[in-house]
Amino acid sequence: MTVYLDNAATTYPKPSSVYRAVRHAMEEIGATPGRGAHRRAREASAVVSSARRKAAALLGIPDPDRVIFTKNATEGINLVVKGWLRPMDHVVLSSVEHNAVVRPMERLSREGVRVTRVRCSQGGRLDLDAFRDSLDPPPRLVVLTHASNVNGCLQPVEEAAGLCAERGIPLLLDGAQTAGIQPISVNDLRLGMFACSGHKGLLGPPGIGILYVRSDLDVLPLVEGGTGSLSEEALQPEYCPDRYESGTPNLPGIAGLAAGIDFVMEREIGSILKHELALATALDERLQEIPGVKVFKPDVRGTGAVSFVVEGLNPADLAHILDAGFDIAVRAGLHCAPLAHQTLGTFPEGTVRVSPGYSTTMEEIEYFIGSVQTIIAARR
Ligand code: ALA
Repeated sequence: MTVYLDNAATTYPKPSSVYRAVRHAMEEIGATPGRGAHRRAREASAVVSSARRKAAALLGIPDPDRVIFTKNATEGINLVVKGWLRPMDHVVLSSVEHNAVVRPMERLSREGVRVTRVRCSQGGRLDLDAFRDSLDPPPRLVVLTHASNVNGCLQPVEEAAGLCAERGIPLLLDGAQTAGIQPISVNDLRLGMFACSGHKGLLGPPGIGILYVRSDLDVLPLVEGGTGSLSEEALQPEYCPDRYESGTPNLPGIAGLAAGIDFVMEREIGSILKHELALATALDERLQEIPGVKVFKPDVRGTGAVSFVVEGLNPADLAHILDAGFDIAVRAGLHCAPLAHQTLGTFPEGTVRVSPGYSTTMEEIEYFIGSVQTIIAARR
């Protein structure tokens, strides 16, 4: 049985209720939501409406109609930055952002958008003084990851969001690594936008994500087309979520996501976070006791993602040995976040990333540590 320690990429296994919900949507409902009046179409619409209410409740989104279903966090981020920024605008981001932010920004910068990357410490935490300075004069947008996908470093999001809100600057928070794990209230943080995937901490299937855009922000849609509403009009409806949701929705994905959110909400608040942090702390401590291992600890740990390297052993080779020899799944390399690795000082080789999830046990962590010790001992 694989010891799966790649939950920062996608959580596995999902709760059995998630598999059942996906199957139910495919086999028992089968119709398209919002596109017909027959019983199955109405059932499909009810699943989608209920999923919006659950997502809004979990994430502190004031109005369920502002919950926009996307393909993933990357699509949500692309929608916002391309629908909001114009040439000559100024945007501020941190030096640990994922390529989901860095790549669209790089393209926009070639079209005249000015991009400021605010430095983070070597542990990955935003320098708040430098951040405050970057907000004067106010940029048109700030984009900040809630926690690094490389080493789990949590950003000072309350402080950063407060500084943005005081100045009327919309903040797009990237919650890909934290939704379902860290407490998040879009409303309390006064966020302009929020994007996350459904297949990580929210325990849903891949191919579904959530985006929130505050009602006063006129963000253009990325895709236009059929919405099942105002079909007689040539232009896309202006209201949410139809403005941003064109084409047949991913009903199995939305149904599975709703079941994942139920699973998270049925647990005591903070219990998944506490479990993952306990496992990550054990990993941090046990790994750094092994001679030849260097752990890239975060300044403030926000998720279970732990990054390390072994002296003289390429991260990709170590991940391969763990997979082939010990049936342990981890991710090696740059984790689609070269900027974060530059900040941590691990570019270009990257690291081995171990990321326990809600169902990982301490025995699995012990097995992983023992396997790393065995691999290192065999090389002496
Ligand atoms: N962004 C995902 C990861 O960190 C895929 O692995």
